[in-house]
Amino acid sequence: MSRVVRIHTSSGTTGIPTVIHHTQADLDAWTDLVARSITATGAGKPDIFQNMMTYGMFTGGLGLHYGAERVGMTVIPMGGGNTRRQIQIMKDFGTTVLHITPSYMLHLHAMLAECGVALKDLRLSKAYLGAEPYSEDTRRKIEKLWKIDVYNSYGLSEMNGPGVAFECVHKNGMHVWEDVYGVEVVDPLTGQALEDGRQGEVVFTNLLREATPLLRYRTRDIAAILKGSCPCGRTHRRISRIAGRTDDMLIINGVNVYPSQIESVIMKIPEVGNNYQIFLEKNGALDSLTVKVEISSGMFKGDLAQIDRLKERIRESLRASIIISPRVELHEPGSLPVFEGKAKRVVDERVKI
Ligand code: DLL
Repeated sequence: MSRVVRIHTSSGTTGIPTVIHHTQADLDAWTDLVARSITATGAGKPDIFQNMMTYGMFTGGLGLHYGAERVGMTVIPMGGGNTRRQIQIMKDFGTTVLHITPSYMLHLHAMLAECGVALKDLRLSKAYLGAEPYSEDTRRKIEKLWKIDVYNSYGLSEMNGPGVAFECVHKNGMHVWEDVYGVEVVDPLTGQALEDGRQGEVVFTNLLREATPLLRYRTRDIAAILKGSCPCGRTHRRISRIAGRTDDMLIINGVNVYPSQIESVIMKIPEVGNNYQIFLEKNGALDSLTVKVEISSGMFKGDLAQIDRLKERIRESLRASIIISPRVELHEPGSLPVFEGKAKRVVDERVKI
């Protein structure tokens, strides 16, 4: 521990945070790879970089921050949220490169007009989008709306964070920095390695880490190693866009949430009955989460104020656990769908990739 200079956590695969320790050498190596990723997109010293990813335990903020500084970009460490201020800053400082989640990038566009800002007032030319899945269609839509180049950025806290795989100017898959991250794609059921071009679970080994070394770490992310070479001349193989996950982790506006976390929160509340449902849909560009909960029989006395208080209590307990604030709906006992086999608790009506 005396050589550990920083700690990050991820939400882990079970909903319990995974702690990642970094020595100074670990941080330096990570920073180099992020700097390399940025350089691959053609950005550099003249760029003004607005980092809209959350700073803190989440690796998206600090990871890109140090990499961008190493390249010599001018960094604006905004962090997430406060959309109006973000837009004002983009305009005032002439931001040329953004780092942001795809869903927030769409939301940001919807807010431009409300802020009285037009594209011609901005100098934006690139955005690095990642931390959550998005489709090729979403990339194209964002590029068209903003008239910019969008680069896909992939990483996970267990492998430092962002800067594991990144697109170059050709935007045809993400180069995995294989001199540091050994990559394999395996059959998620048997663990057998699959040949290039076949989709499976991505497995990484970080070859440089001093603290928290992980060998053949199974990401649960589904992608393929792409065949053929890239016109940019880099020999690091590329992986496809992430097609999904082998587990049931939900990514809601970039925040990783497990259905089991929601269940454990609501089941601690005595007024909550046995059944519940997690409902996800798109609200404009953003994801919206509704948790439908049956109240336990005998609890409902027809008192509306009591119902409102209960809703608020459930919402607040969920927010404290999963960071995002869901809409809560209370239902009569026995009114939510019941399944004889495995329960289908999650209804995800967001566009599938
Ligand atoms: O999301 C690191 C990161 C930050 C990547 C900023 C890119 C930009 P975690 O919070 O540990 O780390 O979540 C990792 O997010 O296993 C994927 O399931 C998902 N993910 C990350 N990038 C992408 C992407 C960061 N470009 C988990 N496309 C990963 C699809 C992504 N999914």
